[in-house]
Amino acid sequence: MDTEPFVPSKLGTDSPELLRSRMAGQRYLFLPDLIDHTAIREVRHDILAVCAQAGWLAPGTDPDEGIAAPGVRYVAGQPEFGAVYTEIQKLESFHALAHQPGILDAVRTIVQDDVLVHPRNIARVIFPQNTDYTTPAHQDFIHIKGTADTYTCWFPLGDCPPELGGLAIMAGSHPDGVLPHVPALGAGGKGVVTEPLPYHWVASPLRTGDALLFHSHTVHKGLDNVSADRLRVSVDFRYQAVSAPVHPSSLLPHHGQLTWDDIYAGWKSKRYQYYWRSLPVNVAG
Ligand SMILES: O=C(O)CCC(=O)C(=O)O
Repeated sequence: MDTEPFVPSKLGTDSPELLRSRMAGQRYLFLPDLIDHTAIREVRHDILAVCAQAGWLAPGTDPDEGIAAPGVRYVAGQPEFGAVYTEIQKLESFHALAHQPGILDAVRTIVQDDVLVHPRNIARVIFPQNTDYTTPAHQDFIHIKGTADTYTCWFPLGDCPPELGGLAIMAGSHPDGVLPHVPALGAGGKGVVTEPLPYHWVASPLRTGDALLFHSHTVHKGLDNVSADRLRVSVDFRYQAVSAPVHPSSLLPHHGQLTWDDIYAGWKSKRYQYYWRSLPVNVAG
């Protein structure tokens, strides 16, 4: 079946009841222009500056364009990728972006409780023409654990036209819980076999500020970055009701190379450091 476009939703225009019933039925919300463009551009700039420093970007190009250096192609899991990812994890702007008011409003509307922003923030830098490593179809619950009612907010840091790929979602999946996952290439390293599932894929090009919010049981996958030379830079942030159980790993830095003290060492503000420690968080392993 052909991929259909995302159904757009809008906070403040669509009623909270409609947003909750959409999330319950289609298992995602597509929220155009949810997030502040200036904040996104700052994080894009900071991440691409790290990539430039590592020699990942084409010499003589504007780093903000994210043009990959000819012949340079890495994926998560390689030591060269890990060294750059460690520097990205230290960026204050990247972690602050997870606290954008638009995302918090959207999640609060869905969970009807105070929101816990997981500190375990993820950035994805996807090289062009590296399609063997496109993120396989999967459910985030297998990585997140804790309450199933955890929501991922995925958005590109910049425009994401069709040639950059992006994210596709299996609308309505999967009310019966966690599906069997098998080892697979690409981010997360595990995928579900989607052939027998009775759902259809939805996807649309995203613009700067557009975001997807989806349940931890929603099957989703990356789409191939078939651009000639552009990196796709995106983030995965996770949210839940503060009163619901959270797995301890969701309170640790992504990838386990750094401690929070390592990450916070160069930050200017304490506002988003260890913020969850002053919340009534329900840690359950
Ligand atoms: O950005 C991507 O390629 C997909 C990321 C994703 O699905 C995930 O991290 O769960």
